[in-house]
Formats: sequence, structure tokens, C-alpha cells
Amino acid sequence: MVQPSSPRALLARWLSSRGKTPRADPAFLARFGYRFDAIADLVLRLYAPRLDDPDAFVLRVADLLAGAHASRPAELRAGDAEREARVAEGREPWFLEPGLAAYMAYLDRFSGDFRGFRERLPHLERLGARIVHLMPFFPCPAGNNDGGYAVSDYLGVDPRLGTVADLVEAARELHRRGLYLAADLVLNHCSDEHPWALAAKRGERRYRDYFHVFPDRAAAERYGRAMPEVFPETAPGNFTWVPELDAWVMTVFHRFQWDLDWSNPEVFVEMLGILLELANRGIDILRLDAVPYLWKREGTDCRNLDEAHDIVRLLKACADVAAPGLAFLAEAIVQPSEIVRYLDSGGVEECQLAYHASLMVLLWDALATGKTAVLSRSFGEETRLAPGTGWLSYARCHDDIGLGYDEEKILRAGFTPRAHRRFLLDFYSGRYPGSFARGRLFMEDPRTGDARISGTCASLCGLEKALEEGDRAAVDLAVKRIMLLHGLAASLTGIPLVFSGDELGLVNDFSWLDDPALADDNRWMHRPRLDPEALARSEVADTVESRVMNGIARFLRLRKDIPAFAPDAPFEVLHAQDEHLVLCLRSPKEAAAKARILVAANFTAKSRAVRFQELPAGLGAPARDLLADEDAPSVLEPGTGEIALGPYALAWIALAAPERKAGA
Ligand code: OTU
Repeated sequence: MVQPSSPRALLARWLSSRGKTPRADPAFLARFGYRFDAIADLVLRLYAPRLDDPDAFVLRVADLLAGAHASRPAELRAGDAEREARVAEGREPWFLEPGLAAYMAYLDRFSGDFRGFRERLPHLERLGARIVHLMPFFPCPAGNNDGGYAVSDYLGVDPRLGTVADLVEAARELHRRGLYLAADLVLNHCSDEHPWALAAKRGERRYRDYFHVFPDRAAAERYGRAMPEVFPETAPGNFTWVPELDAWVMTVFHRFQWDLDWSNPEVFVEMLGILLELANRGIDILRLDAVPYLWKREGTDCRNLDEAHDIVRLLKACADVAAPGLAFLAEAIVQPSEIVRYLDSGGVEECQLAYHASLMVLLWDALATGKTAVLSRSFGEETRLAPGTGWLSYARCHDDIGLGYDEEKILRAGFTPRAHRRFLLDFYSGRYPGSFARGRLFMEDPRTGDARISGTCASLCGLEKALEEGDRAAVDLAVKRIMLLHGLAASLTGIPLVFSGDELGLVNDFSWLDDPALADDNRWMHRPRLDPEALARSEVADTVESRVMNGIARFLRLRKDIPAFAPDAPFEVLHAQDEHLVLCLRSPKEAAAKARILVAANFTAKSRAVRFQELPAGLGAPARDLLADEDAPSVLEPGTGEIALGPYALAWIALAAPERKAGA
């Protein structure tokens, strides 16, 4: 290997050879100079062992950045400048703007295709969502393609959905309306029909090296001996025999999703080019799919390794140079302490946003047990984020709910972890006597007894059962549960996120069973089509659809003007004497004590009370429930020091400024 030059010398070389072209933009050069050391360092740290000429590689990356920036459309560059200026002025970054809310949908199920998309935007505006995540819309294999997460062409658009021009136009239309577009970068794996995989199958060495290939089963198994399985029921093991290669390929997800070998610098360059091109099409947020899995090392569980973080850092440093308005969303459904590592540089070095998977699981835990100890104990310090970063807080997404939670917390809450887990699985699959839920077990593993849960928010909250039984009171309770979860996602912390169909309270959709391409993946039961009839009913008073839609829209509308609900405003979980309540204190970032809000939630079907005497002193008197209206008149009972909470009720209680001590 040729010894690498110092980053400074290399930068000087690049600038004198290519940087001083008449087209070079001074802002780009400034960003480039600022990030160059970090980029060169990370490249060496990750790739030095595999590079013959590290300088040449760094210069290649530099050329890629300059090229991508040169072809970045003027309107996006102007957007970059605005986003940068906002931070320079000391405001929060654009993606933490108070009041933002997100929505995620499969394009075909949401609007048919890109053309229909525009017509659905008024629906999103009515809901109050401003970040729209369209699930993978790239060309992918026919048949089972894991909902598009087996990508065959990262820069194409699935012809059934539209064209690249349609994608660009969709982004423009969103921007015109003050909305943002999020999309996936499925960077851990590509489909076995991707040209890279096809070339590897044809015997091209260069492309074989894009994947983790093992000559025989023993070698593969030795490498993966500590790797858990993601889909044990339908895609057991982590390797697939590929006859054309006469070898085993690592396939952590499905056998048709080949894990890319990110220790190969060529894979990095390919993916960087793709990332920058997607950014140039107007995508504002890239969701880094399965980011914990990026780096593999023999004998480890191949998750959350330090190099995976270095790759994200390197991609971010590069994006900051060529497309500085772009934000990264970490899709890391792992332990809370591991998730926050993708954000702990304060959004500067790695991701800016992450799914609050911990909160999501805890909400379902509390709903099944009616007890909030696990939630209250776990939703605190370890999920606190660095400034400049934010959670996406949600009740449901397109994936299953994994109920595994920190065993110690479960023990401390008075449950036995194994039995507790069994109970949750039984409860949400509807087996537990008296359960209101209608879900199914996902990826049941008879060896471990583990499983996850599928089902729409509404079905897991009891709506499907209640409707089927024609039980109006049960329907009301189910709607209350649905509102409770969305209301908490809108007020505990972060940016609320709604999964398509949940805003209408859609129940499980069993049509997936009729489609052989989907039939072995019951996550499809909770990915319903946005049925036009349900949409129409959402405009008719008193239907379930309108109650849920209007209820969520109201949460999103109200929270917009509540400074204490800014995504990154502080929160503090208060100890509730009543083990069925959640109490969370939100404070505005600019400490104006009188605008603090106490979020109070009752996880049972019985009325309960929040007793102010039991809460920490100095909280301030309850002044007003911001959620109270004619249907749910004020819950404050003046003089008693109590707040009544009806079944599954949620209250956003504005607190009066605490009395100041004399002389203070
Ligand atoms: C993601 O989920 C996607 O959200 C899924 O829809 C895909 O099937 C999958 O990647 C493959 O692309 O295991 O059960 O820590 O948990 O990447 C869902 C991250 C998953 C993983 C996550 C994965």
C-alpha cells in the first residue's frame, strides 16, 4: 500500500487540480474544507487495509462529492442554504421545527401510484402531517420482495408506481406545500436481482466481492455462529446457498436479500453515489434501513458494531458537503442504549432522527397490562437525546412489534420476564382470556418461545373485535385506546408519526392471505389499503373513521402551538402512586415555567384520579386541560386537588406558574 498523505496535503492537491474550476461554489468549498479531515480519517479507518492507493480513493470520493453538488438543482441548494442559516441563527434544525408530524405509507396502498399521490395530499394536510415517508418505491423482484425492501435498482422507480420524473415532481409538490419527503436507503442489502448480484452470479469477481460469500456451509456457520435470526420462521439461518456462485451468501433478512459487504470500499462508493443522487431528487430525509447490521465480524452478533457507526459518520460527512439539507433517520430497532448511539453526536456526526421503538413497545406493554411501571421506569434517562436530534414517536409502523424489553426493568416492575413476555404475546394474539386484541404472532420461534406481534393499531386496541360483536360500548373503549396511544405519541417526546390507515382506525386486512407473494408474511395484515370508502366515512360525523381522524388531527393541531411539546423540549416522567397512570411533565425549552404541561394518561377502563398532593411539590396548580371539550368536559375538580381521568383518558394539563418563595 502507498502511504496516505496528510488530509491537508491531499485537500491542497484536490483544490489545485479540480477545486478551482469556475463553477466551484464557495459555500461548497467551505463545507468541503471543513469536513475533509473527517472524511479522510474515516476512509482510512474503515478501508486502509483494502486500499492500494488511499490518496487516490479519497480524491475519488472528493470528485464524487463535487460532481453531486454541481448537479444539485438550484432550488435544493437554496433550501440547503436556508436550513443552514436557521441553525446558524441559533434556531433548532428544520426537522425539529415545533409542530412537525410525520406519516408513512406504501405508495401503492396509499394512492395507487405517484400520480394519485397528489390527490391524497389534502388528506395529509387535514391530518396535519408534514413529513411524508414513502416506503421503498424502487424496482424490485416480482412476487415476494419484502414490501420493496429488496431493491433491484436504487436509482430507478418501480414502473408500477411511476417514473423518476414523477418522484422528482412529488418532492417538488410537497416542498411547494411546505411538506417534506422521506425515503429509504436500503443500504444493508440489495435484491438477488440487482445487477450487482446478477454480475456476481455470472462469475464477475468484482461483484462477487460486493457480498459476503462463503465457500461452504461450515465456513458460513462458523462466521455467523453468534448471529441471531431476523425471520426464523420463514427465512431461517443467515446464509443462502447460491448454485451459480457455488457458494453460500449472507442473507440476514430473506434469502432474496443479499447483505452487501461494506468492508469493500467499492460498495461504499456505489452507495454514496446513490445517496447523493437520491438527495438531488429532492428527498429531505433518508431512512437508513437496518442500519445496525451494516458491518459484520466473524463470531459477533454482527449488530451495532463500531464500524457501522463509522460508515454512518462517513456518509453523513459526505452528505453534509454535497447536500447539507439532508437528514438521516436511523432505523435501528435495537435496545434503547444502542439506538441512542446513532444519535449521540447531537446529530452532527451520525443520524438526526430515530424511531422511538422503545416508547412504542412500552405503550403496548402498558395497554395490555393496564399497568405503567415498565413504561414509567424505562422511559427516562436512557432514551434522552442530545440536542439537535429527535425521536419519531409512534404507536405502529409497517413492521411487527417486538415485545422484548429490558429484563431488569420488567423485574423491577414486579413481573417475571418470561411469563410477562408470554402474557403479552397471548394478549395481543387474542388467546388470553378476556383480551380485546386481535393480532397474530409474527416469527414464532418454537426453540426459544419468542415471537413478535402483527396487527393494526385499531385491531390491537380492540376495535376489530368490538365491531364484529356489534358492541357499541366496546367500540367506544377501543377508540379511546387508539386515541390514548396516538395522543401519547403526540405529547411525550419527539415528532409524532402515523402509519397509513391508522389515522382512520382501519382494522386488520386479511386480503394478504389471497396473494401468494405476501401469504407467508403476516405483517401485511397491518398494511391496509387506504380504502376510498373509509376515507369518505372519515368526513361523516360520528363514524369510527372520523372520530379517529379528527381526534389525531386535533392532537397534531393543538400540539403545534404548545412550546412544551416541541420535539426536543425536555420531559420528565413523574412517579405516579397509582400504578395505572402515566404522568409526564413537559417543559418548554425556554424555561417559562408557567407553560409547563402535565401529560396524564389512564391505562385502564376504570375512572381514576391524579392526586396533586402526591406529586412533587412546586409543580404548580393545574390550570386547564388543553384536551377538554364539550365531549370530554374539563376533568379538573377545583378545590379537591384532583384530576379525574375517565377510561383510557388522556389529559394535557397546563400548569399555573408555581408560587415563588418570598424574596426569590
Ligand atoms: C426493516 O426492518 C424494514 O422496516 C422491514 O420492513 C424490512 O423487512 C427489513 O428491514 C429488511 O429490509 O427486522 O422486523 O434493527 O429490526 O431493519 C423488521 C433493524 C426488521 C431491524 C429492521 C427490520
